[in-house]
Amino acid sequence: DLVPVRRALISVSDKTGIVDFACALASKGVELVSTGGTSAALQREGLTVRDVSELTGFPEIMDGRVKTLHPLVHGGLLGIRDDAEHQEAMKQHNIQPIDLVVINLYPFEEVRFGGGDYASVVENIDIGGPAMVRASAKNHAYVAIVTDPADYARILEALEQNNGALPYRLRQELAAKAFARTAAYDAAISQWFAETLNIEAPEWRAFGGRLAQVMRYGENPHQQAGFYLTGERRPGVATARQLQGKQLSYNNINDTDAAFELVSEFDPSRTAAVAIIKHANPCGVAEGASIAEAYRRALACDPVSAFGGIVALNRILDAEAAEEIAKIFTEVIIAPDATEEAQAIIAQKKNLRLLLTGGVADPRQPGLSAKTVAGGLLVQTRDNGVVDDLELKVVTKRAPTEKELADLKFAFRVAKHVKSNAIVYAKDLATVGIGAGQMSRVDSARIAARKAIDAAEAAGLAEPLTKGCVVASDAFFPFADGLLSAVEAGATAVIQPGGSMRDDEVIKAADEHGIAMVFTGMRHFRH
Ligand code: 93A
Repeated sequence: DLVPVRRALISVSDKTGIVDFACALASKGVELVSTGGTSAALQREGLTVRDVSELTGFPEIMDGRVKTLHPLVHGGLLGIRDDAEHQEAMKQHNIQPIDLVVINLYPFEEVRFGGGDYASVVENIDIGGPAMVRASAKNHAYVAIVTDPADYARILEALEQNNGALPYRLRQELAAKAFARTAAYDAAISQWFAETLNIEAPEWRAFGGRLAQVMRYGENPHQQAGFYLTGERRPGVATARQLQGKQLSYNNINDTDAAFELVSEFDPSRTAAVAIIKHANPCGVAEGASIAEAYRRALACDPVSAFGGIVALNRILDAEAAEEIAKIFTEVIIAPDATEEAQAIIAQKKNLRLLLTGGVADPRQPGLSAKTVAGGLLVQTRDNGVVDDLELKVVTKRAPTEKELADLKFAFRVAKHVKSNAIVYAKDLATVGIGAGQMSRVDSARIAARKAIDAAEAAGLAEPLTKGCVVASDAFFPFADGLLSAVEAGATAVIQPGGSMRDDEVIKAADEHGIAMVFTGMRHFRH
């Protein structure tokens, strides 16, 4: 079970922590073998290191393209230690066993995403590294393969505990990690080709992924989680620059994405808009003459839920808005940019994360979304339907007024980003009540109305903000009851996809109450 570590081969591009690790190994009597650059780095620190070229009796050639691809290396990695024939071959060819292999690969992903030119991206495709990683991982019965500097401490600890040897279970786990690494590495290479050649390979682009961050935990503390980048060029949470605050959590990333995708529905050249998100649902969205005004109006929709929320902006964060947002506990702000003054204000809130995206996302951009089910992966194209592109059909006797129409479009834009069943009440280009995620549409309508009453009470208003509002529904009303509930709350106009068997009944109910209703012909389920 335990394999004593006598000889280690070290070949790393990312030299983080390698000197300390190698020193510790040397102090345990481990012989160090290393490739050119790594060897030089270790020798500079006074360590005794044997060059691979000395071990193979063959120089590193072709700018290092061939340095470890040699039977004396691979024989030492792959030889079965208790197989008589293997042992005979090792003896005959003077192959020395290697027990510990420490490798990280040429930084292909960094060069690729760092905008390297074609030739340098290709040059950073590591061949010898993955070959050794795979050989060592295959032979984990005798060899330990370390591909992540984060594991150095764990290895030393295990060596300490086991008198200079490493246990089988650890070697197995390291092998699993090693193959995950080479698989992701090759996926990144094929993604780059697909993108460079404009080959339609969306499943690679979207789900190959490059591990960018290991989270402390997932949606709950007992779940593990990682954040994978697909390489898609889209302003948003994955590509944003984080200016301050601790690492984002799994839920933070999910909510921040929901927030920024929603606010990106509002063209910044037309209007300022702010969305506040809790548990991936908006609890307030508003347009405004300025970002600060839009924020105040978004906050007014549901100030209780906004506590600890995520705030997304479609325009630059300025000082006035920064002051406003900093007043209440907020987890994350995501914006295209921030003025220096605004950054200085936010800097005083050490825990508040500020993410800058460089622009808003294009809501019409095609792309994929995915969700796992037991034993499978559901993949669909992104919901990139935009209300401005739809032909709105007035189905009632009364047509909406110009003001109602603006509010209807606003509400439908928001409803697209609310979990189904979604009901959104809006007035003057601000949400006044949002009902999300209910199993019945009429419940969503009631909850939205209830929230509007609460907000009015909190603000000391005589009547709920839903009086004279409009309502959007993400899918058709199957019965008139949902619509009637909205009318009762004070809605005067309705936007919904239409298409129910009972559309006539719903239209009749609307006409009876003097309600204006438009059909979009497009549904926005979101689960
Ligand atoms: O160019 S390679 O594909 N050919 C090789 O034979 C080879 N052996 C190790 N790349 C190779 N490596 C890689 O070199 C390792 O994976 C590591 O990333 C890097 C370390 O080189 P140096 O020690 O010279 O900095």
